[in-house]
Amino acid sequence: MYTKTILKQILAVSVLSITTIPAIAQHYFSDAQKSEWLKKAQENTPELFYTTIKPEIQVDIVADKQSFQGYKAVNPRKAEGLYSESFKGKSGIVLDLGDHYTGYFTFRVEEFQSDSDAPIRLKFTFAEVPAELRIPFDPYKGTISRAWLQDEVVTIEQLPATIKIPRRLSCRYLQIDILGDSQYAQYRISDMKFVAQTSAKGSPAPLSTSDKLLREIDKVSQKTLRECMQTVFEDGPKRDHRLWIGDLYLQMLADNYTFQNRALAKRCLYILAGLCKDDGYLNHTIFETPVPHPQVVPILLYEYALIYNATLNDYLQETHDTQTASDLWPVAKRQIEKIPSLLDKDGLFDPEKANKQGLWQLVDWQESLDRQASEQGIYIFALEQTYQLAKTLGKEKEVAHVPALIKQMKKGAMKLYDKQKGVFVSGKDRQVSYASQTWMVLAKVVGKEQGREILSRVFADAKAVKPGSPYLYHYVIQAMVDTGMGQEAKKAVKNYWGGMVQKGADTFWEVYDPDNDFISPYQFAPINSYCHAWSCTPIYFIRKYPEIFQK
Ligand code: RAM
Repeated sequence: MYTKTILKQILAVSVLSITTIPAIAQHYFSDAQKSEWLKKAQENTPELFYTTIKPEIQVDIVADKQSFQGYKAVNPRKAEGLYSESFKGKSGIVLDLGDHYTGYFTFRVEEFQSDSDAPIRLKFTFAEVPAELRIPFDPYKGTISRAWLQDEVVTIEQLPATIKIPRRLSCRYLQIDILGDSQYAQYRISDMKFVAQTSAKGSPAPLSTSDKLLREIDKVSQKTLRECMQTVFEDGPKRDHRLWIGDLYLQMLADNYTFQNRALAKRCLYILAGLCKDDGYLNHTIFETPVPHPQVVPILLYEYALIYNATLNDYLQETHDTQTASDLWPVAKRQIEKIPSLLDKDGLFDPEKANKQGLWQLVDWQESLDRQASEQGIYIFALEQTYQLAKTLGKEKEVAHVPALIKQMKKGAMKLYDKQKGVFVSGKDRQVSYASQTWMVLAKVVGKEQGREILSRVFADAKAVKPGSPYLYHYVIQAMVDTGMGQEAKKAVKNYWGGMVQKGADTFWEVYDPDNDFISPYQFAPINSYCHAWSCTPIYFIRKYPEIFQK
């Protein structure tokens, strides 16, 4: 999914590549090798498990200033006569599935006491959160496709009819509006079902904490991960239905402590490798259908390619599956090769060089964030992870230059340390942010003690740039845990993810700013994904560190 700024970047890079003479393509990995990886991905396609939900509960969506985005669902009751009476007077009815689900919706319409002499046109709107049913979609103001919004119009010519909405849906609420029918005819919806699907199986062991909010956060995290687990670890079942490396890493961390679907993890690692670019670097996102293929854009989200190495390393440490890790090691080795070309003479990340190479710097969905310090930290973190992977596989000789590179980059990073302020600054304007401190801590540029100090300073600085998404928030929490700020980390999880729970979240969201319910990377909140992979990690923290989170 790309914002306006990123699209501009893509355009600029495309123009550049059209005007330069293309070099003769040399494929870093052979086609045979890539097919072999894709074959392994295919062999690890997981089984999907299905649950059928029959909508029976009716609710009202009412305006309420205190509720998330100004609306809430109230008055749950059995929808009397829903399936047995004529549907005629029921336009606008809202049904509640009782929880968030991902799957397919089918309904049946039949004649009721009279013959229909005209087609019937129904509109179904599926919503993850109540406001999606009340904020008008049109005129559409979002910067990504309007078609992601889940309103579907169906025209029924012949009765009886059983109809399946072709697209996969992700929702809790469903509104049905009658857009047209004959004034003489009566008809009834005699059946409806939502067949939910996931590749997650079983449930993790119960928690030992009696903290109600943490238990609730754990439940919602689990649900979020479950919904995002399809035939790949998807980023969001409403949007964008695809595999992104950054999301994958966090999902796999969470999955280690929940469903442990190793085949799914393996499939994702292989599919990404099999779809790498001709130069061997990984595409940051890929689609599975109709056949696995990458989203081809002339920009590279290089930090995601690097995070692949952390993902593969984590997979190996968790599963001890050396065969898969050795198989994919050449991919990991390739990913770090670009790093030196992006540094200045002191080993510091140079954003200009990154721009020239068409690299997209993300770190977080936060427009105002300066990313230099964060990228520096991410690169060092990835190098450390790659080296650990190499050591575990006995391949450290192949990356013998890495320790020296890490040392040089850590030294370079200290150029961004502002002694007076006692924090890392980023970019020409010397910006102070949560992101910069977090990534410098995770890169171990500073030790535990100093890490704790810089984090505490940034948390106390009201002007510091805060995270805009749970993706960055995950890393903030990890940095807190790593520097011995366990209790503060627990509090932060309860505030941030607990804030979503208190605002009614059934699943955790793509973006969340406690002070702005309408934050959207796409300029329109209803298009946001409200069940988003990178938001599922509280379950990982709660279960990986029980001494902090369950006591
Ligand atoms: C969001 C996607 C995905 C993420 C990218 C960078 O739009 O949904 O989660 O990895 O941004």
